[in-house]
Amino acid sequence: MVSELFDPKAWQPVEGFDFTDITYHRAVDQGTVRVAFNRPEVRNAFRPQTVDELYRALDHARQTTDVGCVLLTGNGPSPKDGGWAFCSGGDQRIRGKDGYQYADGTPATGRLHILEVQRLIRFMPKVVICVVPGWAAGGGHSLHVVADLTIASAEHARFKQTDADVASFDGGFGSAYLARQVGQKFAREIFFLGDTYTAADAHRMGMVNAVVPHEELESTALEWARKVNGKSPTAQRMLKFAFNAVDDGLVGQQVFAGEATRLAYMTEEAAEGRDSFLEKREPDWSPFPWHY
Ligand code: S0N
Repeated sequence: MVSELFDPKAWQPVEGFDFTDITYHRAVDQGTVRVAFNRPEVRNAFRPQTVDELYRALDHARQTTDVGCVLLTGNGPSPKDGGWAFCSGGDQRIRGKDGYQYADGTPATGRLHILEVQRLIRFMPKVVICVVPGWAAGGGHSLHVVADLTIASAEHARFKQTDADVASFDGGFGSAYLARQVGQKFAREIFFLGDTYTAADAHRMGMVNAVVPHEELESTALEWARKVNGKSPTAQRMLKFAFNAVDDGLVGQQVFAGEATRLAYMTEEAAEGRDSFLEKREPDWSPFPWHY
């Protein structure tokens, strides 16, 4: 069983991967994938291998041109105690002096590569919906913050920023972008106090889009994904990057401009620029007005 909330009729495994720490499925009837942490016995904490697998699955989704929406969730419940989790952040059992250790003894690289996953979620031209069936804590909390949308289980979702409890701190999207969502006072409270918040609290603060009955969590997420996929891929992509740009500085401008260049390349004007060069002649811009 993948997860108690998983509907096997709605999904098929994505072929070609041999993941242990996550599961990766594609919806049978729409361009949506489901990527799920699969370590429920440790509240879906991530170790380096988990992060590697997550990155590969998300990057595969990014490059799959008939996929428009990614659901990021956690399988459960825990076989040990029945507890539910989206993700409880970095696996503290294998945290060394300079980062998290691989299970086979390969030393930690010293780099925080969960941040690469955050950037992939932020910059992939698809809508990423975080589906929270239980705890979102520490680095797991930050992943929900960076996702485009969050849907939470009314009964079991809990939000808690434990970073400062374990002497770790996400000074990027996890905190600064959180403040964009809930405001400075609530963001500082979430980090400085490290309290536990219910789905209803998180919705009131503005970091959760919808609170739904636990049993309906994944079906609601699929419904939302269907709506996302029912709209223009170009419009959705441009909107995501427009929302990002204001907070992403020159990189935000670069990403947005890259999409604008892609659109411009599709015009006859761009073809004229290319062709005139290849044909070693002056370009003829006369058919192309200076629009107002
Ligand atoms: C999630 C919590 C609140 C759930 O509490 P609950 O329901 O009482 O369950 P527990 O009994 O505590 O847990 C059940 C079993 O799961 C194990 N477990 C839970 N979380 C982890 C974890 N993160 N690592 C390892 N094991 C975990 C428990 O030990 C227990 O196991 P057993 O049954 O064997 O006793 C609660 O569990 C909790 O507070 N968890 C820890 C949350 C936490 O502090 N996470 C780390 C926070 N930091 C990061 O995530 C940093 C991430 C990162 O890489 C990063 C990102 C950005 C910038 C920097 C960094 C960086 O590298 O530091």
